[in-house]
Amino acid sequence: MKIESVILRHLSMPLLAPFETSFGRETERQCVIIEIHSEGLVGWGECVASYNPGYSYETVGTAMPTLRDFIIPLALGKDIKDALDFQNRTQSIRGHHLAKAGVEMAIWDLIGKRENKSLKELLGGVHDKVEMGVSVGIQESPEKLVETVANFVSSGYTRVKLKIKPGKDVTYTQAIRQAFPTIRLQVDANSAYSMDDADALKPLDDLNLLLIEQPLFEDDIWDHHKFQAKFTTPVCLDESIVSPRHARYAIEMNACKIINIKAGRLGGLSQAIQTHDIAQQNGMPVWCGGMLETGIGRASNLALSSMPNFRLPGDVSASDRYYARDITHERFVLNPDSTIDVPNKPGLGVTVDQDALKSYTLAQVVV
Ligand code: OSB
Ligand code: MG
Repeated sequence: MKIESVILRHLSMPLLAPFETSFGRETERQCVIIEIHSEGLVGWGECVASYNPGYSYETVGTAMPTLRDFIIPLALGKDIKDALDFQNRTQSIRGHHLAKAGVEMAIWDLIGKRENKSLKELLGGVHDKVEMGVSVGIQESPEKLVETVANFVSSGYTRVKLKIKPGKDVTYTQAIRQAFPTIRLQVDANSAYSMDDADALKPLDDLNLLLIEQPLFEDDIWDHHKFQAKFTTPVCLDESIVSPRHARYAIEMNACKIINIKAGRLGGLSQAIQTHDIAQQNGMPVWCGGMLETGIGRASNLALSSMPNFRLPGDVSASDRYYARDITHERFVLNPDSTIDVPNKPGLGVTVDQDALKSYTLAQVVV
């Protein structure tokens, strides 16, 4: 499949409500949308880097030039056979997983369109609909958090993830457990703590949580082992698992019992598949994380979530969780059973709303 031209767009989309995590508060979501032209077809990809280097060191500001000057030149004009071929050609580039994964997504979209197969089929997905939850940002008080969660519960979500940070953790989570005694609940610290905080967080163990996500530093798989040893609640790693090898390290170290898979963080869907497989071989469940994706990345996440070892509800909520107007014509809705349908048209299975895309574009580069 010859890569003929690539258009990079830096987007900024207003969020329906601000989203706050331990690393900051966002009122708009920035990302890079990648459009690849090849043999009469157009493939779309989303690089999930945001404006700030909070979740990842990569930002839109690093992704745009890295894509333009280093990643895309290794693919442009070349006959790319598949995602692994693209990975091999870009192996010399260290890091920049979010940027690489965005291009890889567009390649999968092209392959699906050429072969007339959905991404779900290409990945070996086994479900037509997948169970999803909602990730709830940090709120100013436990009362406000209860109110926010109540709104999501009435929209049909049956699994809720609370963002936590020092000072807004145990009491907030207790308030939710008290208000919603049977809801499936989990927390995500986004690396806000160290082992010194483990005792203070210990009351979380009494709240029947599905998991505690990434309490400690990104580069500290070993301390997560120590943390997990103190808790009966499963530890789930997100930021720490930046490659399939890191998944193996975490498994060998007993640093977690569950893995959050994000294709962006891992460098692409091909590494997401490998991570899924390693976890499956070791009897460890995975689930699909989210990065406030547009309809493009959301479609990719839904296809990925249809693989068999995705055994916990994902963070891939409905399109109306974040956006009044998305850049795809397709909008993903929550079914009454808290699932979302996996797209079944060729490739990602979505079509781009050119007017919406244009209205959110801050900068555009043709390579
Ligand atoms: O840690 O899972 C995370 C959003 C941005 C960066 C990191 C994370 C998140 C979320 C939101 O939790 C998930 C979503 O709804 O897309
Ligand atoms: Mg997380």
